[in-house]
Amino acid sequence: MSKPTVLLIGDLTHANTEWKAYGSKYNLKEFRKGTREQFLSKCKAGEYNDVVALYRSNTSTSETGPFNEELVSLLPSSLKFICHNGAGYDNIEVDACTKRGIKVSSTPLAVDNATADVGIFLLLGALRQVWTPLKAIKEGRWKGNAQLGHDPRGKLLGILGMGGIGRAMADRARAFGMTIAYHNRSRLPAELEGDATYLSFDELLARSDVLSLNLSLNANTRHIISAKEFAKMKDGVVIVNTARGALINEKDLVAALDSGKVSSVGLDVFEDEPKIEQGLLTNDRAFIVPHIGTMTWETQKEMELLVLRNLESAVETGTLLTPIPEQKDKLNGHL
Ligand SMILES: *[C@@H]1O[C@H](CO)[C@@H](O)[C@H](O)[C@H]1NC(C)=O
Ligand SMILES: *[C@@H]1O[C@H](CO)[C@@H](O)[C@H](O)[C@H]1NC(C)=O
Ligand SMILES: *[C@@H]1O[C@H](CO)[C@@H](O)[C@H](O)[C@H]1NC(C)=O
Ligand SMILES: CC(=O)N[C@H]1CO[C@H](CO)[C@@H](O)[C@@H]1O
Repeated sequence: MSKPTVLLIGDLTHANTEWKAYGSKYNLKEFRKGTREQFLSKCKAGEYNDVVALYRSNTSTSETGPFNEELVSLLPSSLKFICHNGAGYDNIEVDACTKRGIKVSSTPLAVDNATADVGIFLLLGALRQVWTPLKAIKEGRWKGNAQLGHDPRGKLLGILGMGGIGRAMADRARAFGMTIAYHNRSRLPAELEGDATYLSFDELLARSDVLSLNLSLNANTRHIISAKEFAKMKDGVVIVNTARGALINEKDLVAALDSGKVSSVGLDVFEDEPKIEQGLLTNDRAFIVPHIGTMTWETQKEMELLVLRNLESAVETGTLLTPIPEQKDKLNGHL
């Protein structure tokens, strides 16, 4: 029997050895570098006609462009699985894949810990208003105009969107003596909820000392935090965002910071990256970093390995380990 064929699109950084080792049981094809035109013409020429599953690297969009309807329609009919590297997959047109019976996986779990680590870093930095002394010492002004910060202990951390990252954030915050409350569209089962209190959206806004955003961005959650929501919060609330910038109306955030309604913010994400509201750049109570949530060796390697494990599971058992949620029900048992 001939070996199943798998295809790599884009580059690997950390898991090349593991990929090559698959050569003992699969035929390996690669499209590491090239243009969309080249990729599509290889598809049309039938070069990939035996491919069962493909690895789509996190940089492959710059090679092939998005996996939109045009590209998906040209993928070989043998292809049943797209294993994508990244927690977000807005570069893949899921409906087009579903229509063709192609299952898609992403890498949600692998990013949880690193993102929550940055969340806590931002939470502490915002509570301590650490930007002022950080800047001062580098400019040779020692503490500069540093003010007293606040302890996390005894404060209520409100988590909006209690998925894997939200729960990893809660685990860490407990170690700092924080009390945890959350809002999620559906309440979590007891074993995942732990000692966290489930609150309505408005209650969470009203009671949080620190509000951390961890929900995915879509039409319903865009600007879920705007002037109206800031008005419902405690005076002096701290805002932390490691999810997506456009969850918050950034202009309203600047206004709330300026008025003192929000005492400080810790942000990894921005509404219009890499552009940032001037009011955040100039405000010393804004502790900001440029979307570095998953930028660690361990996490990037774990992401690549998780994609490879999805690929292996797809070829060998016909199922993905971390399928995207939109397809979980629709395609279960499809093959
Ligand atoms: C995240 O951290 C938890 C607790 O330390 C650990 O059990 C889990 O394996 C980690 N997840 C990943 C994907 O590294
Ligand atoms: C949180 O709610 C979302 C829907 O908004 C749901 O998809 C998700 O499963 C919930 N999280 C948990 C862990 O139950
Ligand atoms: C893709 O992953 C590599 C290493 O795994 C990392 O160096 C690079 O920054 C990532 N690129 C993007 C666009 O996420
Ligand atoms: C970007 C992000 O943080 N996403 C996660 C936040 O939590 C929700 C659940 O409420 C997950 O579905 C997201 O993946």
